Amino acid sequence: MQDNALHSQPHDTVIKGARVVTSGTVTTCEIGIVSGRIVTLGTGLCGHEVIDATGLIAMPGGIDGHVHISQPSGPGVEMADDFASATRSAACGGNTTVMPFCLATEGQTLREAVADYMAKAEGQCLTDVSFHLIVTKADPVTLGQDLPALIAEGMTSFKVFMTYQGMRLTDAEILQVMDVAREQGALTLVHAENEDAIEFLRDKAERAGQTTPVNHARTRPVPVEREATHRATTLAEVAGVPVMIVHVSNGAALEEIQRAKTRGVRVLAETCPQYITLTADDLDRAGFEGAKWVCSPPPRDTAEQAAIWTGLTSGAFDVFSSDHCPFRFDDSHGKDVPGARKSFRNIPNGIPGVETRLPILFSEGVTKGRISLQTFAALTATNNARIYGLEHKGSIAVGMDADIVLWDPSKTRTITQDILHHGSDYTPWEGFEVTGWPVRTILRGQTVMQDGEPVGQPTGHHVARAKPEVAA
Ligand code: DUC
Ligand code: ZN
Ligand code: ZN
Repeated sequence: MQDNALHSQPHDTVIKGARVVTSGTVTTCEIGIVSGRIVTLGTGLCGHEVIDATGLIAMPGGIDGHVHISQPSGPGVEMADDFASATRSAACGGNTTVMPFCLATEGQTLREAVADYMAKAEGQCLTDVSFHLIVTKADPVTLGQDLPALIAEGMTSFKVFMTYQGMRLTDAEILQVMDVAREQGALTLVHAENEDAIEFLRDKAERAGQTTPVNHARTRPVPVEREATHRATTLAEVAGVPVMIVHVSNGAALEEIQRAKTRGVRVLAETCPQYITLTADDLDRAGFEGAKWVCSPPPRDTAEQAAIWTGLTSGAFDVFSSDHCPFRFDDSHGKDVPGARKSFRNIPNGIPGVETRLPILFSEGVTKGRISLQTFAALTATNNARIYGLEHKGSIAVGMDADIVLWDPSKTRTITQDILHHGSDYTPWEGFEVTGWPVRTILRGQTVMQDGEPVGQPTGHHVARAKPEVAA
C-alpha cells in the first residue's frame, strides 16, 4: 500500500471508497490509475476523474476463460453472438477479458482460422480478447507448423475433443497433440465425453422413439464423462503434460481428477454456472422448449450440483467459466435448425451465459456464504490469468492493467432476457433471482459498462499470452 506522496502527479482516474479485493486481502483503499494501469493503492489520491465507489466492492475484472463467439457450428447453424454482441454482454456482466476458441473450417488451416477470427474481432470488442485454439486434426501441418507458430504468437492453450464426429481426436492423436504441448510449453484443454458410448446410447434412444430434447441428457450420462475424464488424465500422465479438464459437471468426474492429482498428474479443472444451478429436468420442459438447455456435458441433478459445490469450496476447481455458446431458440439457424424437432441429435449444443456467470456465482457463492470474496476473485479472474498466462490481468495490484469491476453486493435483480445484452433470444436463467450485481466495468482504466448498460467505444484488443507456468 502506498500513499499519494509516492505518486504525486494526479492520476487519470482514482476509485475511492470501495472495499478492494486484492490477492491477499479485502481492504478499503483508493485505486490510482495512469495510462490504463494501476499505479497506486493508497489513500488521499488525487485524479482527473474520481469515481465514488462508496458501498461497492472493487474486484479484478472477470476473465471468462471459456467462450465461443462466431464459431462455425455445423450446416445451417449460426452462433447468436459476434464479437460486438458477445463482448458487450461480457462487459455488462462484469468481465474485462474473454477467451474464445478458434476453430478451423473444413479445408482451412489453423493459422488461416486465427487470421479470420482476428479480423472479425478487430475494432468490435468492448472487452479484451485472448484466443485459445481448437485442434481437430493431428496432421503434420497442424502439429509441426501451425501450433508452434501460434503458440509463439501467444495462443498458448488449445482444446481437444473426445466427442463430436468430425472434431474428436483418437487417443493416439491426443497423445501427439499433447506431445507438441509438452515440447512448446502450452496447455491442453480437454472436452471429456466418450463419443462411442454416446453414439451407442443415442442410436438406441432414437430406435425407441425417444427423440425429445431431454434425451440429449439421458444419452450423455455421468459414466460417459467419468470414463473420458479418466482417459484424458491418463493420457496426460503418459504424455507427461498438465491438462485442463473443462466444463466438469459431476462428482464422479471430479473424483477421477482428484485420483490423477494423487498420482502426481498436473490436472486443472473448470466448472460452469449450469452445473450448480440447472438440472436435466430443465431439458424435459414441454414440447421443444427443453432445447434451450441443451449443452454438453448436460446439467445433471441436485446431488451432482452439491458435488460441484464441494469442489468449488474445497479448491478442487481452479476456474469457473461460462462456456458461453449462444444460439437463438426461435430460429431455424439456431436451436430450431431443420431436424432438431425430429431428434435431439440435431439440436446445436450450447447455452448463452457470459453475462450471467459472475452474478450467479456471486449470489449463490458469496451472498449465500459458501465462498469468500477472495475465492470468488480467484475462480473468476486471478486463476484464469495465472493459468493461461495473462501476465497483466486478473489482480488489483500495482503494475496490472486497470481491469476492475465494481459490485453492489446488496443489489437484487431477477435475471430476464430483457436485461441482458447477448445476441441470443433467451436466457436459460429466466426468472433466477440474484443478490449482488456488477454496476461498473472498467477496462484498462476506461469505463465500458455503467449501471447495466454498455458505455464508450470498443477499445478491446487481442492479448497475446505468456506460456502457462504449469506447462513450463
Ligand atoms: N463444448 C463446449 O465446450 N462448448 C459448447 C459445446 C461443447 O460441446
Ligand atoms: Zn466442450
Ligand atoms: Zn465450450
